[in-house]
Order: sequence, then structure tokens, then C-alpha cells
Amino acid sequence: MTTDLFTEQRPDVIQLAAGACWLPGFALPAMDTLWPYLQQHLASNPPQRMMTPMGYFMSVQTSSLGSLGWVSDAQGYGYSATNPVTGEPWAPLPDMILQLAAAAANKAGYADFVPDSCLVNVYAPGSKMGLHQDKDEQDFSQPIVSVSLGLPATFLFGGKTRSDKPVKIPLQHGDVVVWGGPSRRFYHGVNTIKPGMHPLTGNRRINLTLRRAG
Ligand code: MD6
Ligand code: FE
Repeated sequence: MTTDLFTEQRPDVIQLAAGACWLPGFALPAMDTLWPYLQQHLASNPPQRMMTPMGYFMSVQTSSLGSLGWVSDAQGYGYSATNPVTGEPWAPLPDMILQLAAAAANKAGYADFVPDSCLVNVYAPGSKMGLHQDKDEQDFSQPIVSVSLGLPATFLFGGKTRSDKPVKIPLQHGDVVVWGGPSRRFYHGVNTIKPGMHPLTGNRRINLTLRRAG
């Protein structure tokens, strides 16, 4: 079988679970402004490998935008108004990203999503993220919006318990995943990123995770 990668059409919305959907290519129209913005952000806010409470360094490098940034250290995971590396507040979330997040959430059935936190994850080949739940936020009525750029990744979307077998979602540059409501605390993760070269981001995958944390 041959697949023509250039003409292959993917649907706009793919339901993953109750309250969760995959929006293939949803962020592509925003890329012309999103990618230059992120490049600049990453240049002036170098992403860092955070330590987990177990004392291991994560393979992913992270930085944040918004009034609360996601941080981890030997004391635990959580949100912080300041960048632990610089002691300074995180840069505010630009309108362009707020609009993209709200539009994606809306398409998934969540009206009026206003995130206050945007985690910027940088994955080099070999980086991965183990299955986990997002449960450090105050208000679980708000969804999570995840935007992918650059190298492809297999996103794992599981269920309520760690032992629920995850579905494997082949995320491409510009794809968005939204989960909330009944699936807000579902386990998820990212398989090891394979080596590759993307025309925009080079040899990395960038993921934005937008949440209402406070
Ligand atoms: C991703 N990240 O980078 C997904 N969740 O594609 C996450 O799911 C995540 O990086 C909670 C805290 C940090 C994270
Ligand atoms: Fe997560």
C-alpha cells in the first residue's frame, strides 16, 4: 500500500474519549505567528530540565508563559508565579496563544477557556514523558489544551487508572489535543521521540500545554 503524504486528508475532529478530542492541524493557520514568537521566547528563556520529586531529571526541557508556570523540584510538582531559574515572573501569555487555546477548546465543546498557564516543553530525540495525570490545578472544570509543533510524537491517551490501556495518537506538527470534563484527569504521556528533522523546528518537538491552574 502506498500513502500519499501530501494529499492525505485527516478529519477536523477525532473523538478520543468522553470530553477528549484530537484536532489534526488545528494550529497550522497560527504557525506563521506562533513559531517566531516561541523561537524568541525560547531564546530569552532557555528551557531547563526539571528535577522530579523522585530525584531524577526529566528528559524534557521546560519553560513557561502566563501568570503561573509549571515547576518541579525535589519538594514536588506545582505552579509558581516566578521562574525558579531567574526568580522573575514568567512572560505574559500573548493574545495570539490565548485565542488559539480558546478556539481549540471551543471546537472541543468548552466555551470561554481562559488559560493562565502555558507550559512550553522541548523534546529532543530520545525524550519522553511517562504516563501521568494533570492534577495540580485548582479547577478541574477547565480543560487542557495541548499544541504540538515540529517532530511527530506518539501521544498516549489512557483512562482513569494507570492500568487502562492507552490509545496511541500519532501527533504531527500543528495538531491539538483537548481533554476535560469526564476525561480531565485521564492518564497521558508521550512515547520516546524518534530522531528526525522538521523544516521549522529542526531536530525537536515543542509542545504547549495550556491550563487554568489558579
Ligand atoms: C507534552 N505534557 O509535553 C505533554 N503534564 O506533550 C504533559 O502532559 C505535562 O509536561 C503535566 C505537567 C507537565 C507536562
Ligand atoms: Fe500532562
